[in-house]
Amino acid sequence: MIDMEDHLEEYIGKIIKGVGGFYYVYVEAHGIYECKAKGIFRKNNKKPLVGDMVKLTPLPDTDNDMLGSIMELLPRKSELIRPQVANVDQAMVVFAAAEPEPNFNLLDRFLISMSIQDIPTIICFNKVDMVDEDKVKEYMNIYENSGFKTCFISVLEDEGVDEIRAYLKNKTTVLAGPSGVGKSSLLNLLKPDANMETGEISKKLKRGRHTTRHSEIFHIEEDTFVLDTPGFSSLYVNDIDKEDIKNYFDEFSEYEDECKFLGCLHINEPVCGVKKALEEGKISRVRYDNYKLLIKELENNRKY
Ligand SMILES: Nc1nc2c(ncn2[C@@H]2O[C@H](COP(=O)(O)OP(=O)(O)OP(=O)(O)O)[C@@H](O)[C@H]2O)c(=O)[nH]1
Ligand SMILES: [Mg+2]
Ligand SMILES: [Zn+2]
Repeated sequence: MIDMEDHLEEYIGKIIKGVGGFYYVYVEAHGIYECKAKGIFRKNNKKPLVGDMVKLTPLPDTDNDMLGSIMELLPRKSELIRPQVANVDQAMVVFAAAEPEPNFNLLDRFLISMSIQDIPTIICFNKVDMVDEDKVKEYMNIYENSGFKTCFISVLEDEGVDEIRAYLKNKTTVLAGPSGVGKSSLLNLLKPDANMETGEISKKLKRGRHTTRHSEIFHIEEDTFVLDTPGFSSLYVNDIDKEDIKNYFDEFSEYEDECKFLGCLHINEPVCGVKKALEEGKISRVRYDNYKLLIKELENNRKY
């Protein structure tokens, strides 16, 4: 018996963008197919994400031979919730040194969330052209001992971007961060023909206007991909016990030996190495306050 289905060609490609129910799938030898995801949703309750590798079959059509249907999602190497993308090797979280002012609480939440998901993260402060050197030093000090790589750049003045290129090389990296910090501007600098739309921040509120609405993946050079994503303004960390949060603050660890109590939360306990280091200025107040806030938040959640 000959089954027609067996004769359909099948290609493997990467979802580079998803808009309005259509997925754009790049197949190396053929180009970009516009696809619907046929039944995948219902079959295993899995929504295709940007970055997913998929099997597709081209659909015969009289005037467009680049239409296809996604038949299967291939296994994911990684999957992020926010931004919702698949198969990235690392994240570069972008904040602005000013306009919008950095929200360190949001940044620390993002860092924890990425660590929980085992995604290495680089911190990037853009728009250093808008602040003086002291400000840059102040921001550097906050993350100095956090265990994260940090870089300070200006897309506007093409400053520090070579360092970024080195970090991105041979990897798939998702750019993430609040609206208006310059993620799409950075992408356009890395890949001039990307033509991502950028948007001025609101003069009154000094906030971004959510210019980018969809995640999209770009090929920068051989084996190097970068994903531009929509900005976000909040992030809730709740899939963690409050006792474990301290493990995501690397700079605490060298002082924990001096804590009197096993499992010290470094908040109200007497004889606490972390609190002592804080008083001596060895641990950043900004980081510690964010830590405390997260603990409080998780404690309040418990009540419900
Ligand atoms: N002064 C200065 N402005 C910059 C720099 N980089 C980007 N901008 C400006 O910041 C504004 C926002 O840039 P976008 O690239 O649209 O920001 P985004 O992070 O993609 O924002 P969303 O897409 O809304 O998430 C634009 O007006 C850019 O021109 C920089 O290095 N310095
Ligand atoms: Mg953008
Ligand atoms: Zn302690």
